[in-house]
Amino acid sequence: MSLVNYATREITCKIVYYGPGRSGKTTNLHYIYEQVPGDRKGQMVSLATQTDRTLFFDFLPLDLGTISGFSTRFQLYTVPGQVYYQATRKLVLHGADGVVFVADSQARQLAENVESMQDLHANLAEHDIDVRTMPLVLQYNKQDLPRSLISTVPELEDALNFREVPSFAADALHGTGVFETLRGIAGIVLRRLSAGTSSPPASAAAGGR
Ligand SMILES: Nc1nc2c(ncn2[C@@H]2O[C@H](COP(=O)(O)OP(=O)(O)O)[C@@H](O)[C@H]2O)c(=O)[nH]1
Ligand SMILES: [Mg+2]
Repeated sequence: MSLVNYATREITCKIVYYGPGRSGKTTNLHYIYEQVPGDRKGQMVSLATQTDRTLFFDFLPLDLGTISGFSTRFQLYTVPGQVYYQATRKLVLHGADGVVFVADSQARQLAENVESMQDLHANLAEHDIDVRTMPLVLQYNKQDLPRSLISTVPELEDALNFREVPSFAADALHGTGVFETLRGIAGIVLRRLSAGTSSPPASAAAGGR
């Protein structure tokens, strides 16, 4: 559910970073935030819950181009992963245009990843969103950890990627794979927007509201 701002000629897309607690969602957002020049990004906003935070900021990427003359602004959100923040996660997913599922590659976290993926599906279903059509990419994070501690990418694919969506190995702590993941989801969201909803910007360009 992207927002179209006719005054600034911008389309805003909402991307939610989803996944189990401590998989590296906040680390992804901080890395991206640091890399975006100051004049192209808004404030990093943090909504504190007791032990974790919902974070978001928006920015205008340099290299993603325009749709029907509108530039595209991205709003990135993270959700708290802990089981008891179910209500927050559901709220943050509302109106999402795309989801990045950040999995923790540590072998001992495999069950948590699977549980969180099921939780994502359940929450999307509650928003009446068809899980199979929601733009989604997976990130296998913490691939920098010793081989003996992490699952291999094929193992993670087997456990999590039944839709066979694009997936990215990452080390968000050092930034490896972070922008590849973001470009992956942005590309899918924008292709979908220009294929499906080119009419609102087009009518605006003709003077409509
Ligand atoms: N080794 C390693 N640690 C990471 C990576 N990404 C995040 N972490 C660490 O994992 C912990 C949880 O990260 P955080 O971003 O807060 O997870 P969140 O709960 O998903 O937001 C922190 O101590 C991070 O420094 C990574 O790619 N590699
Ligand atoms: Mg976090």
